[in-house]
Amino acid sequence: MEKLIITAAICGAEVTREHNPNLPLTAEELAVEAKKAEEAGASIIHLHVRDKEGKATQDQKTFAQAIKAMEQKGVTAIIQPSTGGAAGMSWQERIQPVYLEPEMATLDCGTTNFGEEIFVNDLPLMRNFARKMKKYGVMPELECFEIGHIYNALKLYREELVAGHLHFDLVLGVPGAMPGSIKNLLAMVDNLPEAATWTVAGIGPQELPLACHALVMGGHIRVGFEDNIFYRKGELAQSNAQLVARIVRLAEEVNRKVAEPEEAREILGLE
Ligand code: KMH
Ligand code: ZN
Repeated sequence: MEKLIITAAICGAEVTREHNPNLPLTAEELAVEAKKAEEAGASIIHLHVRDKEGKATQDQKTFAQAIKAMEQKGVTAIIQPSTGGAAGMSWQERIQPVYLEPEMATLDCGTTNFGEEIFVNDLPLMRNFARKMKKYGVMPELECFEIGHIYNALKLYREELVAGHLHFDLVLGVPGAMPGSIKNLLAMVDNLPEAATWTVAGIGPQELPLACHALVMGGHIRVGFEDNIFYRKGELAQSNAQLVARIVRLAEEVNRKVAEPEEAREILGLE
């Protein structure tokens, strides 16, 4: 089986210090958290950034500061900024980190209910983002919150707006979107093209059971405060690294080797 790529989604756009006081917010905190997550076994850092008040922003300079701080700390993992930002942001705000030419960034593949909000990703927006990612040499991670989104991504592929190796992130358990059941994960995977790779991001209590299934199915795994703030029921996670380290231990138990950042690049077809 392919080596396991672990993504650490270290901050997100919605979680606050009231939810978990260990949430990293500033460039320095994000860099320390990313470094520790990488040392624990993560080879992708999925990145959101916050403004001085701790509110989600897609400001290019704020992303640049966080990425620079990570590089200064010696982070070698793939840094994958979000182009999803937070629900309600304009496309002009969301796209900004792409202008920094990161190796990878998320490309959200369809509109979805997102708790009390609507996270809008219509086809014109997706085409616009895909074109810009192509122009700036950014590999998209195709974020799918339900099965229909997979077909939106494949439409972009047919339109040659997305090319090369396809890597999907199957996000399951967002309130209002596809629930995080094992049956739903199997159905999602069943609808992917054979050559594609995939990561599962289970939200809240679904993070761990879906990760366990991905481990033995040959999928990849995302954990972190963006998706889940608990280590177990009633016990807040101390850090993103703690959540990554548990996946590494589980992988060892089932003889699945964990990918180093360079190996993750190879699996994903990144140069
Ligand atoms: N914060 C969500 C509304 C992404 O990073 O591309 C969108 C999100 C997806 O987090
Ligand atoms: Zn995100």
